[in-house]
Amino acid sequence: MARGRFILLEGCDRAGKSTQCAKLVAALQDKGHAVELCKFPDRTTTIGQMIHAYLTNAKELDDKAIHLLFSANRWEAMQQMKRKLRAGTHLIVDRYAYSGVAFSTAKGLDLTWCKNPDRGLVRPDLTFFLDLPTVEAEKRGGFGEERYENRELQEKVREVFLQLKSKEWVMIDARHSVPTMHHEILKVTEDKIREGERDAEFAEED
Ligand code: NYM
Ligand code: MG
Repeated sequence: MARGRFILLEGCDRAGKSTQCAKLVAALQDKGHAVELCKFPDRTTTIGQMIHAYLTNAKELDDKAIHLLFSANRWEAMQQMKRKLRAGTHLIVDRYAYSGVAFSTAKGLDLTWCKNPDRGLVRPDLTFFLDLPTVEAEKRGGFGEERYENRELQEKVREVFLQLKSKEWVMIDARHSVPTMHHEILKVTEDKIREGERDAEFAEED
């Protein structure tokens, strides 16, 4: 059986990641795939609750301490994510280590220092970047409710994301409509899943 694919959606706040993740999970399920959604930060764990308190301004934390908590929140999910991938379940992931590095570096922390705690995490097989100009993000509902949701920081975050971008990233123009983006994301994801299934068949023939 083919290992599940790890599909990541990244981007600034209000780019539409959560909407697209939900639509992608539903579409793949409809087509009979085993698929699950993962979201970072995962606010349901003990570490996640600390992160939530920080993001909602209920708690102050040192910039490095919160950076490490975001990373720990990924590490605590690792065994389960690996188990699911091995069992052939595809994971659709809403934010991951790129968000960790982009936000903390934008706040002024050193880029290399920020990357270090995430070294060794399972790697995505496919990364989409939903790119939205900050002025557009600001117009969308809810912007400004949580920490980090202000123009200056978001602009810096977007710059760091674009600095982190590799040629494998699939760039999605997040000014496009929800169905247009979904169509593109689904198509590229299905190609990636098919590629994984083909690789597994060849491996069995060896
Ligand atoms: N965020 C998210 C970080 O600063 N570091 C991280 O490692 C992750 C995963 O948390 N503004 C920031 C980005 C968001 C905020 O995310 C909450 P969301 O997707 O709005 O729940
Ligand atoms: Mg948010």
